[in-house]
Amino acid sequence: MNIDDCRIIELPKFLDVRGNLSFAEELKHMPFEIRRVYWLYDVPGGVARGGHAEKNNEELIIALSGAFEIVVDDGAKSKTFVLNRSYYGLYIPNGLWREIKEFSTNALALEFGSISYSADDYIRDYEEYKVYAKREHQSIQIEPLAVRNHQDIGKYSVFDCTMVELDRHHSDRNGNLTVVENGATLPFDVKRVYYIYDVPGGESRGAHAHRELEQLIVAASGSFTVTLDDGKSKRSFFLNRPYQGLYVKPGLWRDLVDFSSGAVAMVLASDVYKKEDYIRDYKEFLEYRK
Ligand code: T46
Repeated sequence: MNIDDCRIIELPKFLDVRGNLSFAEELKHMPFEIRRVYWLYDVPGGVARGGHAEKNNEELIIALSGAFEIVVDDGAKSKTFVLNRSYYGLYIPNGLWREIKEFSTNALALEFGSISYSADDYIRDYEEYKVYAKREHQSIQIEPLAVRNHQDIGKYSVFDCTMVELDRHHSDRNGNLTVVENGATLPFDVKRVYYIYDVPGGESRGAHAHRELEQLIVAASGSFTVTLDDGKSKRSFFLNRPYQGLYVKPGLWRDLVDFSSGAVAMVLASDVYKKEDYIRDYKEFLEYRK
């Protein structure tokens, strides 16, 4: 717990005619393994979120769209950070008090957590926090992630892919929060999150398959259509809700089209970026599917 370890981390940004893509991988763009990914949206103007400390949870927070302010406090001093670009993240070590405020219209905050949700990890009373902050404390040992193996990856069809309804924690007072927790929500553990934004009208993304990667694709903001192709059948899914995701099995061709303005396609992925996992040639894909 050291407020001076709070820092802005610059994330990769790939800009081309089809828009921008950025990503954050565990242990590379954040100094911890991902246990939880959650996002805040529909936050009414003028309200704040947070207002607590998390004793053991480390976080990386990104403004996927819009802007907001984060005030971090160690009981003695505080620091304020403004996030307004999706290629910057704020790393917050465990044990610090934090408040997120000044949400702009359409603000979307993406957060990564280093431990599973536990109500016991929170201190919600500032006076209690000040007492806690005075004491010396040590980080807990984070249990290792469950190891998954990919040996059973077969050739999936588009009918193995489904829309998943995610938790939506709604509050009339301060908006919505959706969370994905490793080992609990999806059939894979999230190791990387990437997001596509600023897509010019009429442009499309994708046009490739992954050999092993599993994904959950979410319209974190706006809408777009994903078409999946297994070489025999195609299926299209319209995505327009931040609390629903399309679970995509490995080995399928995908195209993302019809992006609305302001759309953010957020993808939770089962592995770090591996160039060799891509099949970008459709003929080669059809051969691979035989
Ligand atoms: C997918 C669709 C939905 C990285 O260096 N790291 C990453 O994690 C990713 C995702 C991309 N990149 C680089 C590779 C390229 O130089 O970013 C550049 C643009 O990537 P790509 O042309 O693959 O972007 P899309 O939108 O066609 O595809 C992406 C994902 O790559 C893919 O996994 O399923 O979004």
